[in-house]
Amino acid sequence: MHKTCQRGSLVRTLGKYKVIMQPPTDLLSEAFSVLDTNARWGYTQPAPDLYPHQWLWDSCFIAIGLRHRDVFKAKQEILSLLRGQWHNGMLPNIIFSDDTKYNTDRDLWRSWVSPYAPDNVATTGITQPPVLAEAITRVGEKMTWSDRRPWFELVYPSLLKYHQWLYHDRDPHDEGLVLQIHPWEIGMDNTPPWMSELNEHQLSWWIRLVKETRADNLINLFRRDTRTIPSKERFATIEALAMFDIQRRLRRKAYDIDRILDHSMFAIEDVAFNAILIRNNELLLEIAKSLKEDVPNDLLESMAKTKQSFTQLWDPLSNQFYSRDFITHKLLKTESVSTLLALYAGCISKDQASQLVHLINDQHAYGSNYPLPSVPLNSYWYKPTNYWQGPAWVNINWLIIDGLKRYGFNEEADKLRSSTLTMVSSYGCFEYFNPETGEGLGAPYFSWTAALAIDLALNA
Ligand code: 2M8
Repeated sequence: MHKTCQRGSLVRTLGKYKVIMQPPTDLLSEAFSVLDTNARWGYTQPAPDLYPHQWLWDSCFIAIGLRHRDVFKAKQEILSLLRGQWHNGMLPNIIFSDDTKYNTDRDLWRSWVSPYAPDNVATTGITQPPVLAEAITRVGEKMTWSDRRPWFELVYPSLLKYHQWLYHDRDPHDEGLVLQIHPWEIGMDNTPPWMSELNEHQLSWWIRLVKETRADNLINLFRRDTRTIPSKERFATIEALAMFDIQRRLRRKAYDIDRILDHSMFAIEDVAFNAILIRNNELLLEIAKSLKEDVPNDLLESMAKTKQSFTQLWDPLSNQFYSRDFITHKLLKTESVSTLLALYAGCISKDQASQLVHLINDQHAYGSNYPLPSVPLNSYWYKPTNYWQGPAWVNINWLIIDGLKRYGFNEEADKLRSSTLTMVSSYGCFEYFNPETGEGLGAPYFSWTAALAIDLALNA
């Protein structure tokens, strides 16, 4: 395993890592070596130490990078994800490593309390943005039809079951928009719209007490993540406690969505999650078509409804999309980069797409030196080094580049592609980047940064 991350002329200490920052000589060989180093039996860890398990959307992005060198490994990465599929079709956001040193992580979630959990595999009880169809398709692009067909045949039943679960469990009122029950489900853990909802309505009495007595400073000393990553780059302890509290409540209901919603627990129809679902529905349909498979009618109807209902997330006053509360349908008007993911969905009007491009170019919004900040620069929440509250992320850029291209905004797509590659080549495969200086932040040797940089470099 790497002990130092060689970048620039600065030396940065991240826990036990000493990070020497020097420009890389060769982005591709560096990025592939990150993926090699993080490879475990059948899957790739998102980052050594900090993220030792297999994560859902991480592995999808990793497969997209791996396909450029080794299609077999890219397929393995996806197949390894499918071993975690629940009997009801859910794909969990984390499949826990078998290593006994992670017993606490497995015990915290206790997926086995649900009758739907897979046998002999410990997972969480929640999901993550559905980019699976994208990964399956991109890996398939590297094969001839005679290899692609058996690949699609192998994975299509699980993909179909997953999308059916998304509608069956997560669209209980048949509205077209699917709901999420934990910030981890949207992959942008401490993103402002979710955190502001948590702060306003969902903090338990004991978390409020911790907040008021400032006991979070003490609890911070016991955090595993801040031993290796500076705490100003991670989520706040109060946010971590709030996430833990939601998880505990979900576990008490055995991750059963009816029981969870009966108690009117926290539920949001997230704009980024639904945008990603819309695009991946299209890709699922393309896979089905190539296999001459009939997609069940009720699923087709739900998919069509998602595209229609997505328009309800548009706010004509601010010309952007927002997530909404599942119960009240109130738009959660706290700004974040999620609005731009509507470009990836591909179902918005050309005019709405132009409004979003306007935000991308606006120097006070998302037009930073090293875009795209995860929160606009003029937001009250914006902090350039704090996790999902300011830094630029390569996976988000990748999705938005893809959307920009499909809307014909090629110049903007090229610009974003080249600034993303500049950040990675200047600082290395960090987890996220300061959108003002381009400096790498969070975990070094981060797998999806490596994988998607490979894809952006090779797939112009
Ligand atoms: C982060 O999330 C995990 C929990 O799932 C964490 O904070 O520990 C997020 O950035 C998420 O999007 C990502 O999949 C995961 C692993 O890279 O880390």
